Parts: sequence; C-alpha cells; structure tokens
Amino acid sequence: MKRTMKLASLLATVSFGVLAASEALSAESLADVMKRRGLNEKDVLAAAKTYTPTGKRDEFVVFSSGGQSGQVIVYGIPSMRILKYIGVFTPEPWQAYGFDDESKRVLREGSVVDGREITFGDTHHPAISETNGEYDGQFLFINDKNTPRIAVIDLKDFETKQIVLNPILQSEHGGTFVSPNTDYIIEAAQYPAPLGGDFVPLEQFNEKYRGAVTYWKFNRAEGRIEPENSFSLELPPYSQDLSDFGKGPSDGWSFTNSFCAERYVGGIERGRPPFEAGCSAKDTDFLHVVNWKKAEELFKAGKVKKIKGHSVIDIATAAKEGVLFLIPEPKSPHGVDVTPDGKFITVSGKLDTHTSIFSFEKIQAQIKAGAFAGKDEYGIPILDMQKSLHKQVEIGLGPLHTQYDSKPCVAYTSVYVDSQLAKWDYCEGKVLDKISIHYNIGHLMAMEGDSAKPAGKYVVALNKLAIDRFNPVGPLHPQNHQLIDASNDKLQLLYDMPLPLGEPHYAVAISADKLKPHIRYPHGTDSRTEKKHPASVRAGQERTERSPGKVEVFGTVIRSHITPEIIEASEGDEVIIHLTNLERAQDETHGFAISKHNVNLSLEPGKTASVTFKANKAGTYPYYCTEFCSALHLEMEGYLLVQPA
Ligand code: CUK
Ligand code: CUA
Repeated sequence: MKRTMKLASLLATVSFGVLAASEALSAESLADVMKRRGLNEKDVLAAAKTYTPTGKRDEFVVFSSGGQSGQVIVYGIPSMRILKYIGVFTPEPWQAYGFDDESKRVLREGSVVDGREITFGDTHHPAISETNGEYDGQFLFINDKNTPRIAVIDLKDFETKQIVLNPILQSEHGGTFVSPNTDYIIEAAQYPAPLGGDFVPLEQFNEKYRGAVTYWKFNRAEGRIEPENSFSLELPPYSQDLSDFGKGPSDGWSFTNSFCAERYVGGIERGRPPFEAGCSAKDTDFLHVVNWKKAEELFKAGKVKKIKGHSVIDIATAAKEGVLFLIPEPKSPHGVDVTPDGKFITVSGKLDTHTSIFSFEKIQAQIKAGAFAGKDEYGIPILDMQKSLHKQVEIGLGPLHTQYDSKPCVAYTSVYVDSQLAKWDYCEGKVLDKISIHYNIGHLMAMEGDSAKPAGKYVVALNKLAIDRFNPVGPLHPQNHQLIDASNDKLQLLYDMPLPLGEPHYAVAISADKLKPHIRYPHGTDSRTEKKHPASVRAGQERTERSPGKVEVFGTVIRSHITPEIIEASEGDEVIIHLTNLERAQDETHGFAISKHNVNLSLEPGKTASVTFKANKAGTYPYYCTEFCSALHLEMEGYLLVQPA
C-alpha cells in the first residue's frame, strides 16, 4: 500500500506533469484516484494505453466470431468498445435481420435444408477480403461449422448479403480463409461423412466416408459467391481441421490439416492396424498440401464428378494429376498458418509441445523430384516429415494457433494448456517472451496478423475460460478477450473484455482507415440486393393499393411521421408494407413495429424495407417507430385497423 502511494505521488508529480493544470481544477488528483481505486503504476499505464477519450476513435476494428450466437461481433482496439453485432446465420432484431422480407430472403437462401429452416449457426472463422495478400476492407466472410455454410458480409454497410450452403459436407471447420486476391474462399470439412450426406453404415467408414475441401469462387465486382464456378476436392476421412492459403512463393497452394488420421469413430478405430487411444493413438496426423491452381484447371477441364450438382475432384484424379500430397504432422494438430512472406507453414499439435515450421521450398523440392516416403491407403503421396521441416520450437503445452507481427520472423502462438501466449522467432527457432493469460487461450489475433503485411502493435488472446475475471453472472460465464501490448520486447497485458454472446473462436483486426462504410443509402435502396427497391417511393407518392384479399402499402418515414398513419385491412387479408426512410441526416434511423404481429423493421437513412404478414385476427393495433429519433419520436405512430371479415 505504501509502495503504491509512493508510486502514485511520483506519477502525479513527475510522469504526469501535464496533468498539473487540470488537477488544480478537479477535486481529485491522479494520486487520489489511484489510491481510492487501488491502482498501481502499471495499471495506470495500461489505462492510458487503452482509454479512448470521447470523440476519439479506435486504430483497429475487430470482427470476431460470435460462436453459438451465429453472429459477428465488431469492436475497436485499443478501447475494446463493442461497436456492432452483425446478424449472419441467426435472426437479429435490432437490424431487423430475419424480420424484413429482404433479409429473410438472404437468411433462408442458405438455411432451408431438407425442409427444415435452420436458425442456429456456429460461427468460427471470419476472414477479411484481401488484395495481393493484404486486407482491403471490402468484404467479410464467415463459416458455420454446424450446418456447413459460408456467409458474405459487405463492409460498405456491415450487412449479410449472401449465405451459401455446402451441398456435399455434413459439418465443416477449415473456413473461411481467402486466397491472396480473394478469388477463392476455402471451406474444409470436419467430421467425415459420405459426400452428399446419404446414409451409409459405419462398417463402410474407410470406403465411403470422406472429407473434402471446397474452393468457393468469389465474384468481387458482384460481391457474391458463384456456386456454379466453385469446386471441391475429395479427401480421406482423417477429420480435416483448419486451412490456410499460400501467398507469395506459395501462392496457388493451400494447406489443410487433420486431427484423426486414426479414423477413430464410435469406439472403433477404422485404421489398420487397430489403435488403442482414439484420435490420439498415432504420433502424427496428416497435413494436406493442395495445388489449388492445378485443381482449378482440372475443374475447368471437366475432370470432376457431380455430387448433388456440385463439382468434385476425386482422390484418385487428384493423386494422379499431382494436386494432393500429405505430410505427417505432430500430433492432433489444430492451427495451420502461413507466414507473411509465404515461405513457411506453422502447424501446432495440441498434444505436442512444439510448433512445427514446414518449409514450402523443402516441400516443393520433394514434389518436383517425385521423392515420396510412401503412399497412404488412398494412394496419396506422403512426403517425409523431417525433410519438410524448417524447424521445431519448444513452445509449451497445447499450442494451437499462430499469428504474425510486423517485425520480420516474429510470431505469436496460443498455448492452451499452459494458459500462455508465446512470442517467438520462426526464422531462428527460439522463444522470445511468454505472457500468462486468463484462461485457456484458443485463437489469438494480431493486427492484420494473418495477412502478407501484419500491422503489429497489439495481440488479443481469445480465452475459452474467464473463471474469476468478471462479476459473476450465473454458471454461464462470458469469454475473455485480453488485449496485450505487443509494441515492445516484453508483452504487457492491458485489458480484459467480456464477450457475452457466444464462443468467439477467431477474430480478425483491420486498420480502421481501410474501412469506408456508407453513412446513408441512395434513396430507396434494398440493402440486401444493393439495388433500387422497386417499391420505394418519394415524399407525396405514398399510396395504398387494394385487391381482393390483399392490402399493399407504399409508405415513408421521416421525422416525425409514418405515412400512412392508418392502414385498414380485413381479417384474413395479406398485408404487405413497404417503407422508405426519406432522411438524409446521419444516424436518423427509424424503426417500425406493429403490436402483436412480430413485425419489426430497421430503416436506416435511404433504405426501403418490406414486411409481409397475414392480418389473421380482427383488432386495433398501434404501430410506432422504435428508434428515439427526435423530440416528436413518440408521435411517430399510427394504427393498423383490422375489420372483422
Ligand atoms: S477453432 Cu475454436 S479455438 Cu474453430 Cu479455429 Cu481453435
Ligand atoms: Cu422515428 Cu422515432
């Protein structure tokens, strides 16, 4: 206590001399505050590094997976202030995502499976679009592990524009990661299943169950994935996991690891000879090395089979054409992360204490010479692990994921079991520093840390457990994103941020100045198609059209009126309401909600949105604006009058 006070008075008089003037005005000095709140010098330094005064903005913007929420969370660094949730695979009422007709179309497009409407998603890996391997801030992609889907979010308005369902996978994990110019988005399977998902008895696991990696073609001009120009590569049933694209010298190649080369399933090892310890019996699994540029040529040449209408290159073709290779990798690996220069691939085995750095050059030398250590049971050439390795570095217990710094050769790896984050040098192969985190780190995120040009400065530990870090809120705890200052030799822990939405597996951070979102839409925009909404109207053009069994409203909202203020229908009518927000002023969003009808619209300036529902019960139903938009906000209201039939 005495020491704290001494430091505090020192800070107040020396380091924070600039505060002297304001100190005279305020009742409390910095030393007083430090004493009252029990803060030491390190705490105050951390606060100064994260505190973002009112009106100031963050240097980086983070897009974090929202895990079981099926959403994306957006926050700033270094303030760690949450900026937005983006509805992706799950309805999100604030944005009226999944409530207005336009977003329902997007959500349903990839979410109706065998007649079931899926409203749950398990998001894992967001990816920002890249140009020449560098983040360009145009698009965000994210995967759903549970129902294999990829979503496209346009960063012009942070809205989900497209969801595509993978027609051949039953679960996935190794997506989304983008090729250096975002011409492809990768999505790799997780748990093996017959491609296309038909029933096949487990006895035929080795013969019929498969993994795959899908290369989704992205049309940047349209901002949409083109399923018809996308293809997959069939893989053995080794339980594929994460993936990454090569860049620079390794551009044209992709890497996907696997954690169960034992083919253990349902209490039985399907591999031969039988193993005894499930998915961790063997010391190595397989890293899949794919020449995707060559695979693309095979696809274009028609050397594919069709499964559920989707083009698949089978294992035999891939092996014969020199598209697919395997390298043993230690042991039950998780992350696979290509270095910024594209020369190395870092793999971490959860049950190995090392990170393994594979050399792309050494891999290529073996492939070019046709010098293989053997073939697997499916005829895929296996490269020699030792001959492919650049180095292995003793990192700690349970290394998972790796990201890179702006300083050459500097990498960060999450160490799950030890609850540490390691900073290390992948060129020399030595550990530089370690910092304890709280607790059990999964992914980690460096600024633009998986791109060809990382930005350095900060690292965030995405921790699986928070335990005692926050005020208790019941048995279900938030997760803990810990901000770490990485600008100096020694890592410094700065801030704990609770993430209360779901398990944020992975996140990506981009320099804020690369994002240039709209502040309003052109008048009458359907934000999901980004085109003029056919039902948009200007002031004075509002009208209601009636036909038997149907009422269609073409209305507007602007401070402080909803036009029309009365909507009349008869019981049983189909009611369609289109509303255009006529505002041009920044942040003048109006909402629209009708009593007891589950009707909810969010109308940002310029937007037109629609809702269709059945007026199935006669009654008197007020409607109103849900955003406190002006002093006359409560006056933005009207009535839906449904007459008995
Ligand atoms: S995963 Cu969860 S910590 Cu889905 Cu990338 Cu590694
Ligand atoms: Cu518009 Cu409140």
